[in-house]
Amino acid sequence: MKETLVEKAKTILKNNNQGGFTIPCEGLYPFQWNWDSGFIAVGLAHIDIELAKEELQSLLDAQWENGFIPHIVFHNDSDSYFPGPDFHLSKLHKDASKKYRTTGMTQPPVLGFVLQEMYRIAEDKEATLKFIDTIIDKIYKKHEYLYNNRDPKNEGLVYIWHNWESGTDNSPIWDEVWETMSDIPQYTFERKDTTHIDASQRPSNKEYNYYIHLIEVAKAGNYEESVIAEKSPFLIQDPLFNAMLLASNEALIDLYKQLGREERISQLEEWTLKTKQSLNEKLFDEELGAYMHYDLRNEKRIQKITSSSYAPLFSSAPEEKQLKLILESYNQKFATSNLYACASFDPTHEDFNPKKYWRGPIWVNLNWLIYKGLLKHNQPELANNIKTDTIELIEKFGFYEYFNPHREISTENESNGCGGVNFSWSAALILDILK
Ligand code: 9WN
Repeated sequence: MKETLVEKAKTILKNNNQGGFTIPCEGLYPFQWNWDSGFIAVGLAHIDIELAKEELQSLLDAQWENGFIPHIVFHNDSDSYFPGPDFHLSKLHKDASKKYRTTGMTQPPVLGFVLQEMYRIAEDKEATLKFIDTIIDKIYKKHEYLYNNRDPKNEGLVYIWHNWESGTDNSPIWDEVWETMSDIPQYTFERKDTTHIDASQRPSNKEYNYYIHLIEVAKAGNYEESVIAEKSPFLIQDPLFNAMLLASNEALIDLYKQLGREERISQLEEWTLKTKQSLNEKLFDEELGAYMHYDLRNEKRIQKITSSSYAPLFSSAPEEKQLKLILESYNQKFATSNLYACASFDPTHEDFNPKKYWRGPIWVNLNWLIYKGLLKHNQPELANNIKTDTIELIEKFGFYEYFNPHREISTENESNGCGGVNFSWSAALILDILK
């Protein structure tokens, strides 16, 4: 049984490999995506560490001169995705990659801890450490970019200016932000995602209009961070994004120590301390027992629980006090007997939708982060539940992009699998979970 899953996962990764990098899903996502490549590299490290190295190298090859690492790299042409390179126009920014067209936004900074995972998995530790030595500074530079440009109040919390930067595109969290953007133009565009996937499982056209508008605002300022900070109606401190930054800081400290390179450690420690403190003091909500999103533009916390609210478990952020409350809310709302773990949005909330993308379905990357996080914080039983649920979902329904969390779904013969199939990070992370 385990054998077949492993073989299937390997085949998916092989088929999605484009020579040097891996696409998330054929047709639906035909380019290289930032955090996808990070998760994919973890899986590839179990199969062939050289492929994992290539995956990261090809992403970093498109790093901008200022340290920025974009969310999509358009290595290749394809007309099966919207919006493509001609819409994003990364060349508007003076520091953009001259070699590849990219987007002008980024995604959760997972690469630091991905390096650490690769080192953990690698058989030849010495060779892997040598490889790490060649790219670790590039990842440090990205962290430096984020702290220097996206933390206007010097809180140790960086903002995102687009929902696509969160990785959780149509989360109900953003609904409140869209309500503040009532007077924006109506754009004309042709979506491609709904030609691949049932529209009921994807964001609405109205939501896409907001997504497009935010990019137009950024393009009007040539993707200059200071202009975006001033003009964008969407400026959010996201707990997932900041938790990934924190976990990656911690991983970089550990790796720099192993490399015997001291010069960047004190800066990383300073950032780490500040981010950890602000996550707990500013983003943690004691009543809800979870980390919240903070709307910097409108100065308010968004009081809703998503799977991103539990992502700080993956880092050292939660202290005893937070952990206790997190476990209470998680057990009460997300880990109930009628649901597979872990829904992407609060199943007890009226906005919960079990089949619609980031408004309820389970995602394997978030499950992996929470699974590892629960282990880190000494919760083996809960961790094991999320592990067995993830395996069962993939085994029963296939390597989908996301899954309906209901154990018993109403219509017979209906699959829990939703969105794209043969999805790369579902394959990559199951390889790690099964080890
Ligand atoms: C926009 C590639 C990406 C993931 C995101 C996921 C989805 C893209 C889209 O696919 O977003 O980046 O067009 O819907 O939400 O997390 O990285 O798999």
